[in-house]
Amino acid sequence: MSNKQGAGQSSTADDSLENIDFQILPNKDGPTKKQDYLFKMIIIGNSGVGKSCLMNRMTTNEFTEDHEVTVGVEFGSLLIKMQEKTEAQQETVVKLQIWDTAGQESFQSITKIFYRGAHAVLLTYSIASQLSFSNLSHWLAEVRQQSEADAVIVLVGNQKDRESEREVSREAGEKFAKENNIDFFFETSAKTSDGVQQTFIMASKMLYRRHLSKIRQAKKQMQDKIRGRKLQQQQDNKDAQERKKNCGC
Ligand SMILES: Nc1nc2c(ncn2[C@@H]2O[C@H](COP(=O)(O)OP(=O)(O)OP(=O)(O)O)[C@@H](O)[C@H]2O)c(=O)[nH]1
Ligand SMILES: [Mg+2]
Repeated sequence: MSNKQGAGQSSTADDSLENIDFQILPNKDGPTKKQDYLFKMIIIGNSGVGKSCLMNRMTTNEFTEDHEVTVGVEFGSLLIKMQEKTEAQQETVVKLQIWDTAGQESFQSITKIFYRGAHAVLLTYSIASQLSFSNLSHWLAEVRQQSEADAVIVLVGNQKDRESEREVSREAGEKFAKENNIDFFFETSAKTSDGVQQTFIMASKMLYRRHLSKIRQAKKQMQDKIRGRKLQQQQDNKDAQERKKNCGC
């Protein structure tokens, strides 16, 4: 993946993520939709860096030129089918529940509550705003306190189409990611779509790998439950037939 900087990742871990095939499924929410595992992802960063635009580009492929300030939190979701290339039979459907949080300072006491239990974090700044980059340490400290200890953290330098207004070099982003033990660094543009899908997919693949044993356990429990239900149903049918036979009606 050309846009990936691989901060903090060895090339082996990197290669192994390439061994996961993925497919984004149509996003029709509903109780019948097959889903093996649910992950919570939060998007954080200063107001105006493009958090909502990133989520909307990924989930609905839309972009708006207006800054519609997020109040509290907005939600989106993605269904992704994952499959290890080496295990053709084993496919897993992962649901990514995306929490797009408000960047404005006035909401921060509320938004902190939403960080709890996050499995993945998109720590976002704008490459055209040094201020949004300078605030990253503050956002990172907040999120590390509240999210899961093994959360996947991705640094996202958005608005990369604004090259002529760039205030933060790509090298500065890479350095920050390395120094802060961040899993990956991407530059993106929600406006042109550049790098957006790669960011969400790479985070999802990392989540999938990090939680593989839990995913398999959850799948097994579900299969056992379904099998148990089927056996019970067969037994009930048998009992009903028996009763009918015995009463002669
Ligand atoms: N040129 C360009 N503009 C963008 C990009 N992403 C977002 N914008 C613009 O930046 C402004 C803010 O985008 P939002 O997505 O609303 O920002 P936000 O981070 O969600 O802001 P809050 O909800 O206030 O925290 C809007 O005017 C968008 O059109 C991008 O990649 N390139
Ligand atoms: Mg927003």
